Amino acid sequence: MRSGDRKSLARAITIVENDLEGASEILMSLETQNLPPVIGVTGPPGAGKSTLINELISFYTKAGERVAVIAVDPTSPFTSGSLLGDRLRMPDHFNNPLVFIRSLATRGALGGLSAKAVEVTDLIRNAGFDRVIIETVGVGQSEVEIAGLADITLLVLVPEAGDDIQALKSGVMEIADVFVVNKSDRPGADTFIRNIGSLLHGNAAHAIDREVIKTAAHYGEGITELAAAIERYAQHGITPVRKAQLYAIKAWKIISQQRMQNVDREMLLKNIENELKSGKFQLYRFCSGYYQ
Ligand SMILES: Nc1nc2c(ncn2[C@@H]2O[C@H](COP(=O)(O)OP(=O)(O)OP(=O)(O)O)[C@@H](O)[C@H]2O)c(=O)[nH]1
Ligand SMILES: [Mg+2]
Repeated sequence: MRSGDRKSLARAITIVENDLEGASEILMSLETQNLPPVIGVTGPPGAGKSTLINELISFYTKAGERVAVIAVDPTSPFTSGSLLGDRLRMPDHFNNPLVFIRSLATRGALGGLSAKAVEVTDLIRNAGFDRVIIETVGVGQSEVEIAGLADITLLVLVPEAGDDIQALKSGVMEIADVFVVNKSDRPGADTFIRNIGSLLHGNAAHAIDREVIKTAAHYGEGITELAAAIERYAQHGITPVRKAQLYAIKAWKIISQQRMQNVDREMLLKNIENELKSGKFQLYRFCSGYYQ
């Protein structure tokens, strides 16, 4: 897998996603050094995220770089590894040997990241790629979720989002490391960019000034500038403090997941119903059975 063998990577993903024997050994043996940063691309439906990624893939592969793309598909909860989903999303690059595209199933209709998103992303980072990009649609919580998964989060917006940038949920603005104003061929782009800029001053959570990049992905415009901004953030934005924060978010997810193993709401309901019937249910004694 480390030497770039795709079949090995696919097998490792299957093992880890399904928690098969060996999953934990694979994860424990992953490298910690010299891994490519994960570039997260999020934003509202239709903002042009896939089009932008397509252009970034072209940009990177022209330089001979190997690129992995993880597409989180909220429209279908069962697209894990789906070829159809893969084909539809990045048609230009499906047959390029430098490019690896993988869909991740989501937890449900809201587009939350799949339970094993952190682990699968880490496997892909260990598989010899120069760039790792993950796309997720910004519905509800998922922008915030991608923030923990990506080392660099690009928030893709379009001028139509209105001059009323205040309308954007504040949490969404905060997770952006680089702003991308796409569809800048449409009217209002420059005003929109200025409005974002005026909101960005003095945000202590970010080590460097956050940039706003103007693109028209459909016309291949602004891609070089975007790639340069990504590079600058990778160099100066991922400080030791930031790194620790990102790892803390991931650790929280992994530990919570382990602790909640074999606990689900339906099973809880069933067990509670049974205990209620037999007349011995007591909330705290019941819960204590699940603590260890
Ligand atoms: N006018 C214009 N249209 C664009 C631009 N970039 C993308 N589009 C179009 O916008 C539409 C949506 O683009 P996608 O790349 O699929 O957007 P997305 O954000 O990936 O969409 P979802 O994954 O469904 O959330 C497509 O029809 C694109 O051709 C642009 O710069 N200008
Ligand atoms: Mg898309």
